[in-house]
Amino acid sequence: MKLDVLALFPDIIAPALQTGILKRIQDAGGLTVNVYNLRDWTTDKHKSVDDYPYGGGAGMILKPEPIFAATKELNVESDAHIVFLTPQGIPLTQPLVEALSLENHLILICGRYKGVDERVRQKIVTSEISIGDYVLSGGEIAALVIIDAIARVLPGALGDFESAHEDSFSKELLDHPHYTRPADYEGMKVPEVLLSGHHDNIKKWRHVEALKRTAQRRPDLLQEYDLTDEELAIINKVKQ
Ligand code: J9T
Repeated sequence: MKLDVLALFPDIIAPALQTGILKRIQDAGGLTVNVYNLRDWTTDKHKSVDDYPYGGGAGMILKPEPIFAATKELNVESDAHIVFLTPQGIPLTQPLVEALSLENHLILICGRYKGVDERVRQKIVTSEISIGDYVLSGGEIAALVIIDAIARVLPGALGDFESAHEDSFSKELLDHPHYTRPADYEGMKVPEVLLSGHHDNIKKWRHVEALKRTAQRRPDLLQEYDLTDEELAIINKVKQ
């Protein structure tokens, strides 16, 4: 996958691409990320990327010209999926991450607080995406969140590719608790079943714990989930 980012502060994003899974997947050739400064496509002597809003009001608006020029240059094949990061976008979820990970070419446009000239939305942007119901000072960190979430589901990103699909949200349940050694830490013991080596029982225990955790913390996720009578009974017990 080719991923281009248009940012006003590329330095927020670039160093994070040089570490961990993000670096590994790029080195392995599964992902090419280029981070560009939108200012490089300005033509005036002040290199202005924003301007006052028509009609008045506080805050500055990203000008259309640099974004039109940059996306024209980066999207020569006209096949890119162009994402604008904004709190007004559709919420980022794991299924959306997985859909985006199938694209050949993504261009992420990072905005500022007050937003962008509406003509960019109308003519250039394929999807507007929000990473949650809060406002950031700029879209750079949101872009980084999307890049990280995509990179880890690309083939070859995790040593064990299967594990990405066993995680929270891929099954629409939160994850079960995890333990590692020691089996007894200052009197706090690891549940016996996990030490038993009985794989069926371990699997059942994990599923019950995942259900309980989801019912306690994110009952909204269970509405999408087809529950068996047995699972319903577990959840009702949690509610009591
Ligand atoms: C300026 O961009 C944002 O504030 C932003 C972008 C994406 N998602 C958000 N929740 C906020």
